Order: sequence, then C-alpha cells, then structure tokens
Amino acid sequence: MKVTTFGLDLAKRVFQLHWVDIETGEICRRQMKLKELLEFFGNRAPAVIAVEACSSAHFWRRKLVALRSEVKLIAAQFPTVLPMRRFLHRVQRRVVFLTVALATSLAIAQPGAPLPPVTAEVGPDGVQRASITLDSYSFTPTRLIVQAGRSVELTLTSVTTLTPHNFILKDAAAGLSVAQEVRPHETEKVIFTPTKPGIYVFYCDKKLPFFPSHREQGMEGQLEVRP
Ligand SMILES: [Cu+2]
Repeated sequence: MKVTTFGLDLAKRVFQLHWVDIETGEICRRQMKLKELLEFFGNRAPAVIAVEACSSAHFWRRKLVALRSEVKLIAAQFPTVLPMRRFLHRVQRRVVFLTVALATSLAIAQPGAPLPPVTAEVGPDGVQRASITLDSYSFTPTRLIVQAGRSVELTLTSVTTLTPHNFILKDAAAGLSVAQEVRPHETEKVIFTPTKPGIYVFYCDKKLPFFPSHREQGMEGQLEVRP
C-alpha cells in the first residue's frame, strides 16, 4: 500500500480536496464541509496532505495531524501560476487556489529532477561538515560529496511532523558503520571517516506494518567518497 498525497484548499466552509488515485492515476476532486473532511481523513490510512501556507494553515495542521496524517505546508512557489495570481486574485480567486492545490498535490506525488550534489565543507580542524534534512520520505541533499581519509561530521535534522526516521550508512570495507535514529523535529550529529573512494547509499529503514519501508518510498541518498 502506498501513501496517498492530497492537496487541500483551505476555506471557511467548503474545502476542496485533490489527489491522484494511486491505483488508476486518475486525478480526483471532492468538495467537503469541515465535518465530512475530518471524517474522511479519520476513516482512512495515514496520508500526506499538502496545504498552502496561509494564516490558518497551522490550525489545520494540528487538526489533521491528530488524525494521523502528515501535513506539509507548501510555500507559494509555482512561478508560472503565482505572478498571475495577484491579478487573478480579484477576478477568479478560487480557480487559482485550486490550481495551486492540485499542483502541490502533483509536485509531491511525483518527485521532480534530482537536486544538485553538495560538497561537505572542510573546517579549520580538517573535519568535513554537512547538514542533511530528513523528511517524509526524503533526504536533502540526496547526494553528498566528501573526501576519503578525513573525518566527516553530519548534522541530521528531521523536519517531519510525527514520523521517526533514521540514517543508515554501512559498508564495513569502507569504514562506514552509521545507524542513527532521528526523532521528529530533532537534530543529531554523526561522525565517521570514510576510508575508501566510491559511492555508498544511505537510507532510512523505518517501516510501519503493512506499509513499504521509508527507503522503498524513496528515502535514500548517496555519499560520494572521492580520493
Ligand atoms: Cu524514514
């Protein structure tokens, strides 16, 4: 079973919900009142819900998180849609909100192009440092470049709402033996020294019964160790 991503358009009385049916690929849309909305999410498997960041978004996040859903606040970030938005705001506000809600739903459901790799910075003490953000279900950056034979210190920060994650990086022959829990909204540091150039996969192996592991949902990245 996969987790469905919803785009939720917040309003005072009637809410618009958009999602992509995982089985059929069909784009679905439904209008609901508050009571129906809470029942809808209360009766289904945990979901990811994208909500446009606005003044009431935090209120809704608390309501939906209480129903075991994970809520992602999405900043206004769609350049082709949003410059027009100011103009359309007066004319047809609803249409644009729906477009954004649907776009956010699709953007989360279908990961885009990979982000560029990040090279760890070497401090005055010779330690290579980098930060990695853990979310459901991704690491950012997904590709980190370090040098062999020097210490690496990673700062791992979870920005997830309630899902615990971990960071596993293991290859005995390359001096890699890291397994660090990172609880929601917490930061952990790990230090290791990669001894052998190569590309090594790090991942989160958390898994709920009956669900695919976080790694299977895309929560993995690569450590590139250069000579
Ligand atoms: Cu995880």
